[in-house]
Amino acid sequence: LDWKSVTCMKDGVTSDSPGLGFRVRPLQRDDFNKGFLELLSHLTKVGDVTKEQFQARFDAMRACRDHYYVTVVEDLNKGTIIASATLAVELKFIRGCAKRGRLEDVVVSEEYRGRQLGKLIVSTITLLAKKVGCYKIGLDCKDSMKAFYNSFGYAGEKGNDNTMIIRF
Ligand code: 16G
Repeated sequence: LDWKSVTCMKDGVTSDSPGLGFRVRPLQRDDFNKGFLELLSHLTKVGDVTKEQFQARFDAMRACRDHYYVTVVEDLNKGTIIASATLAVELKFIRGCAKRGRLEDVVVSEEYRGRQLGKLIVSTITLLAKKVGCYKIGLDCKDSMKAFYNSFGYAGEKGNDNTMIIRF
């Protein structure tokens, strides 16, 4: 993986060379046709979301400028979305009107697991949170994923280690 090629863009992060034939980029409006919701069904229940509903939600997120960085990995050979994670940015009054990041909806397609794509996308979102000025980023995860997130520096506070954070 070429970490140096991951750069912050106006509306997210992008990388042309996360690996041969893969690209990291912000979610696009036509990713409905590239299997984005099918991918999310590898994480949890998605339900029957129509193209119109997807696009309306996409537009609503985009209208909240600088709050939703839905990031995807595309398999350029197949034209499909094979991994995704979202940085959600919450506005605060505390800590001098700080921003707090949340790492959400991390998923790698079952057939692409074991290729470090989870590592790529979690590292990318974590770096992005720092870059956009979040004072910390947090996540919730299942017991089976704790060790994975620990490896990036995410750690539990106050004894609840299914909720983890990194402070910058
Ligand atoms: C996990 C996800 C969370 C997602 C939830 C969906 C990460 C770090 N955590 O907790 O973002 O929203 O699963 O499961 O990706 P649910 O549908 O049962 O809430």
